[in-house]
This record gives sequence, C-alpha cells and structure tokens, in this order.
Amino acid sequence: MTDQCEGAISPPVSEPELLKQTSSSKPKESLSSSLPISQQSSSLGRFISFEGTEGVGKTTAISSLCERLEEAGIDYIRTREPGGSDFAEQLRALLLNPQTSIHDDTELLLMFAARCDHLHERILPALAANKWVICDRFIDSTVAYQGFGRAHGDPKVLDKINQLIAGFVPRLPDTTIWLDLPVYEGMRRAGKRSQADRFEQEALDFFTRVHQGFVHQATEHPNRILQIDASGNSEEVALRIWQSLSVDL
Ligand code: T5A
Repeated sequence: MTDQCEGAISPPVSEPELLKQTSSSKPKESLSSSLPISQQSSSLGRFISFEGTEGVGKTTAISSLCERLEEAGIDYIRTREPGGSDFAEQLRALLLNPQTSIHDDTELLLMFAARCDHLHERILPALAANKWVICDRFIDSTVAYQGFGRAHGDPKVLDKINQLIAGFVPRLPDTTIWLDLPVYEGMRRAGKRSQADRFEQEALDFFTRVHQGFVHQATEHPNRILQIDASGNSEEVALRIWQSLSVDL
C-alpha cells in the first residue's frame, strides 16, 4: 500500500502513522464556500469506503480526498481493511503473509474478526464524534475476494457473507467509491512494486472474478456504490471522485 499522493507534496506515511492519521481538526467554520459538499453534511460524520481490484489507485485517491477534507476543515480519520485497529493490523499481517496457509472459511472469518475490532475500536467511535471515516476497503471487498475470487460467486457463500454483515456490521458506509479499471491495468500499476502479498500472488482469473464481485455489489447496491472510472492520471481520478461526492452528499 502506498501513501504518497501523486501531484501533491506529501511525505510518505509509515503504517503505524497511517493508523493514527487524522485531520488537523481545523474548526468547521473554516469550510470554504467553494466546497461542493454542503455545509450541512460537513457537520455530520460520514462513512466513505473505497473499493476496487488490486492497484486501481485507492490509496492515491484517498490521499487526494483527505487533502480536500483538510482544506475544508472537515475532521476525519483515514483507515483501512483488513486492519485499521491494533488487533486488526495483527490479523492483517497474518492474512497478507504469503507464508500463511488457511482454509477459505478461516480467511472469511478472520476478515470479519478484523472488521469487528476495527468497527468497535475506530470506526464507530469516530462516527459518534462526528468525524468522517475514510476507509480503504470494507465489506464489498469480502464479497468480491472471498465470495467471488475464492468461492466463484457460490450463492451459499454469498449468503454466509450477507449473514455475517447483517450480524456483525452495525453501520454500513454511506457511500462507497468503487474505482473501476481493467484488471490487467491495475495489476500493471501494482506490479511496479517489489514484493507481492498473499492476495497479489493470485492469478489473473482470480482477479477477474473479484472484478465480477464488484460489478455484482454495484448492481445490488446502486444507491450506496458509486462506480468511478479509474483510468487516466491521478488528478483526473481525484476530480471525478470529488465531483461524484458533491452530487451524492
Ligand atoms: N481483502 C481485503 C480481502 O480479501 N477481503 C477483505 O474483506 C478485505 C477488506 C489488502 C488485500 O486484502 C484483500 C484485498 C487485498 O488484496 P492492500 O495492501 O490493502 O491489501 O491492497 P490493495 O488494497 O490492493 O492496495 P494497493 O496499494 O495494491 O492498491 P491501491 O491502493 O488501489 O493503489 P495505489 O494507490 O497504491 O496505486 C498503485 C500504483 O499505481 C499508481 C500509484 O502511484 C502506485 O504506484 N497509481 C497510478 N498510476 C497511474 N494512474 C493513476 N491514476 C494512478 N493512481 C495510482
């Protein structure tokens, strides 16, 4: 996961720092009048997740959005899944370790165990404090990766996932930004990095199914999930996201 924002001067953020990263808590009154998001919505905590296949540019786009939120004086936390809380980050390390060998059901349950801790330790408290939560991946990744990538869209597995969501996820994102890009293009972008994690080692057909999973989710939840064209440079993508959020919020 990269933390550097193309086109903006922002130093790389280490993973522990990323976990703690919040906005500079500027007062709400400094909200610019040119901000496309209404002033009314800025006073409420918003939960925005980012989704997509490998390397589509979520981390980069989140950095751009966070810069805009800071400029607008909106208080936010930036987080990610799997991970985002101390315990969930320990599970992340196990889940992404190429040496880890586990049953698909174990992987699914660990994703939810991590999510449960993340929700109760970070997401829900932040929302209760009227902060915005910007989260790199959430439930739709589980449907896409475990439901479609691993289980080929098996309705029984999708049903299990939906039951876990209903039972253990008390708050869904208000808006999900799905960065849509041909799978091979995302892999090309991500492939510039040296070491592949446990998921990145999967073959192209796995990620093709993952992409189908995001298509499935966008079809099932058209009001929550905004499909954003992730092609073009990072500034173009950031602008599309900002304009979509201004319409949606
Ligand atoms: N997972 C996760 C599950 O299986 N189930 C679940 O329930 C959950 C929550 C997480 C893994 O866990 C799996 C899915 C994942 O495999 P991760 O490290 O968070 O692992 O992996 P990714 O989310 O895929 O993160 P990546 O860093 O690989 O991809 P990003 O964040 O989408 O992309 P980003 O911004 O790092 O960009 C990748 C490269 O492209 C460049 C960047 O500079 C960077 O080099 N780039 C662009 N290049 C050209 N044009 C643009 N517009 C660009 N935007 C970025």
